[in-house]
Amino acid sequence: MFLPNIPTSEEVIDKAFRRAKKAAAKVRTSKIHRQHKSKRIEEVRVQTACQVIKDTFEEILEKTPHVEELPMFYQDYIDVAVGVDDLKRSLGALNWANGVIEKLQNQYTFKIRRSPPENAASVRKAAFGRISSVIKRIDDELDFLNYAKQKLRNVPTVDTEATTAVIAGFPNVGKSTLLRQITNAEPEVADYPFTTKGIQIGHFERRWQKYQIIDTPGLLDRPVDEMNQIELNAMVALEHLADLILFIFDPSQTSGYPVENQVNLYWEINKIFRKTPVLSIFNKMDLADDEENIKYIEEHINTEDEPLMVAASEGSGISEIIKKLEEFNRENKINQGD
Ligand SMILES: Nc1nc2c(ncn2[C@@H]2O[C@H](COP(=O)(O)OP(=O)(O)OP(=O)(O)O)[C@@H](O)[C@H]2O)c(=O)[nH]1
Ligand SMILES: [Mg+2]
Repeated sequence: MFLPNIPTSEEVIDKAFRRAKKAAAKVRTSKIHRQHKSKRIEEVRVQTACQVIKDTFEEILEKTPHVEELPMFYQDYIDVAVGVDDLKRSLGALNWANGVIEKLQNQYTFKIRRSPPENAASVRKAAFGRISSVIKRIDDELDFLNYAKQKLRNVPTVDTEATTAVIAGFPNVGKSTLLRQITNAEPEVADYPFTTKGIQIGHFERRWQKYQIIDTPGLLDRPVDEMNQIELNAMVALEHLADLILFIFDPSQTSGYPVENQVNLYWEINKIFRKTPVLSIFNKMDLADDEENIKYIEEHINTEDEPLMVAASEGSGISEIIKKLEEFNRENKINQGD
């Protein structure tokens, strides 16, 4: 999605020299004095080779979006996936090569024009040698851009305008079921760097407002001290996207996690998404018959956080969640740029 096709350095050189040869074969020399014929041919070869290279790199540079103009989520995503600095450096190298090729083109065109006809071919050969070595010098950068292209191939298409809720909670507490119920559809599945399962995105609309619910299997479902730096970075990208966190508790504990651990994860998520409000949802209320567990959670979460009671698989309590999202949207999203 993000990057155009990236040739290898050999492919660039081969294409440039092949096209140059073809162009030279087409040079009409009938009207030119025989003496000038060889010079004209070599000049065309140098010019064509340089032009092909410049066009190739210019197209890549034009078709590659400017990272700093993208929404923050994508900037972070690219940074986590491939590194923004490395990407910029590689694109800078193409720019550099274009400048050098431009200079060589002028320099050697001039040299061929001034050389005796019998030397024109050897001047052109020297030019081709210099051109090759410039392209070979950016071999690593082209490889890197190709790697980046592959890595960014399946970037999730998120709606950076929609009110976005990101779902968190231990495995098996009902996150996917809830996502499907709220959005009334099967979510889209997209890559997310360094989570094996990708992310799931669901959308719905209410009163001309767009909402987006995101589930991140394998990321917001386990203690933070088990995470590596990359996973922590992956969460930073989510932070820019999330207007609200839906933290799913399972007071029935049928998912296998004691309420104490669930409360710990709740606070870890609160800490990571410092500026993002967290809304607690008690799921599987159809199974939760232990009042003690419910009380324990209520007493240990943020006092401003009024939990919603739902049973996702039954579809009960879903409309209350949607109401809360609308309420949140009214209070926070109006006149807000991002
Ligand atoms: N009884 C009952 N079962 C539920 C409820 N919500 C979800 N389940 C069941 O709980 C199981 C896990 O639900 P999922 O939606 O897959 O949970 P998850 O949090 O997405 O799980 P992971 O993707 O593994 O993290 C499934 O068998 C659901 O049918 C509920 O409200 N009540
Ligand atoms: Mg799931």
